[in-house]
Amino acid sequence: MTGQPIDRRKLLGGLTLGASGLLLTGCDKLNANPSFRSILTGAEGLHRRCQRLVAPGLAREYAASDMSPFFRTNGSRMPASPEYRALAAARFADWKLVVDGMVARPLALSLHDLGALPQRAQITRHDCVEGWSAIGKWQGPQLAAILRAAGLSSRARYIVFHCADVEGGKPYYESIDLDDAFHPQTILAVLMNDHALPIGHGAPARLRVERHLGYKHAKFVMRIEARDGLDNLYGGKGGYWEDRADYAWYAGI
Ligand SMILES: Nc1nc2c(c(=O)[nH]1)N[C@H]1C(S)=C(S)[C@@H](COP(=O)(O)O)O[C@H]1N2
Ligand SMILES: [Mo]
Repeated sequence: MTGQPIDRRKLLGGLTLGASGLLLTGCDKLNANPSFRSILTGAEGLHRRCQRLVAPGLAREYAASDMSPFFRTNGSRMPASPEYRALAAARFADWKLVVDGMVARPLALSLHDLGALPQRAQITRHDCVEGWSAIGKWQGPQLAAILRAAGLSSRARYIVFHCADVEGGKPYYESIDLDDAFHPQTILAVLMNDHALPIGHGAPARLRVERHLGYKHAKFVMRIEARDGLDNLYGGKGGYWEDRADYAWYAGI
């Protein structure tokens, strides 16, 4: 994301504001209700509540004929650590996805384990905040199935994705709330366009959280951690770009 013209981001910010402006009209009535208003914390909370009230459903899915002939890679394209390189050299045969934190049964899942869970395939449009989009097909288990297998604690409120890549000394990470974690289109993709996920796109597994902007879709996921808060985790804002450049934590589209 580095080196992209800032103007585009500003432009997109403007468009997003425009969109939430429209949603605001729909939420005006609710907003007049004091108990509803009290659950809104600033513009981001408003965005989150309004998106879920006005458009709580599925992100659009496309036909195979809509798939982009070229899907660019963005951000990290190859984690630098010797550990990741060794895993990649063995085609991730030794990789284990750790699932821990506020769960009754911490797990370590191989690619084979993930492939043995019921699969969901979806053809969706990826929208990067920098202003490009591409349509691709993603397949993998629903995050909900993984969290159920691990016995998610009733105290957990966020799911954090810890990634293999480190940029400027900071590991990439992202987080989502339980609404998004249990959304049917939230999957841990191990296939892209019917092939093993390429390294540039986040091998061996990457998050797809289809109602959100691109930076929420954590690549190179090594560990999934259930937490009751996002304080005391890196910069405390719930994600790499949230900490580094104040990107919105709730990046709903
Ligand atoms: N671990 C990790 N995940 C990441 C990134 C990254 O740099 N590291 N970049 C994000 C951004 S900004 C985008 S747009 C998408 C790009 O996904 P792609 O490379 O498959 O196009 O990955 C997201 N997930
Ligand atoms: Mo992005």
